Amino acid sequence: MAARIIAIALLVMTLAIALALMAIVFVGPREGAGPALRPDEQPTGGTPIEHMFSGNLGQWRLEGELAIVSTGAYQLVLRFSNEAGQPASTSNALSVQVDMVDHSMEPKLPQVELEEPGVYRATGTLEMEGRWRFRIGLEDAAIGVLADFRR
Ligand SMILES: [Cu+2]
Repeated sequence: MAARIIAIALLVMTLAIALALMAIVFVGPREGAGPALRPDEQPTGGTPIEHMFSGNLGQWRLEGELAIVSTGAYQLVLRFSNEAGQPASTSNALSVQVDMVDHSMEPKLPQVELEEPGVYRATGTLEMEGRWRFRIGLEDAAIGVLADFRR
């Protein structure tokens, strides 16, 4: 009996650790098919490198696209949908923080604009090459997205 309880406890802990790791997404340049940024969604200044990510934030499903051009200008498009798969706006609690993984710096807080129901956009500039972290927070849930920027 005790062995079974220990086994169940270990399984629950393993699942909890796996779920915690899933909240951090490392994005690389995307390959193959997938929802690309529309032309009007791309930052200006050359062909962007696009990153895609997805995850759950509270009750919402998030599909995200991050495009970075060689100047460091980036554009983050966040598409939220509800349990029924319909585009759904969140609340005003949506936030984006941008900082570098290995540098101590104040996180930048780009404006997040509602473009259309369920679709938000944030833009800004990465000043230096390296590994950047985008933290997308909604109420008490968050997704961390890591992206390497090279000119
Ligand atoms: Cu830096």
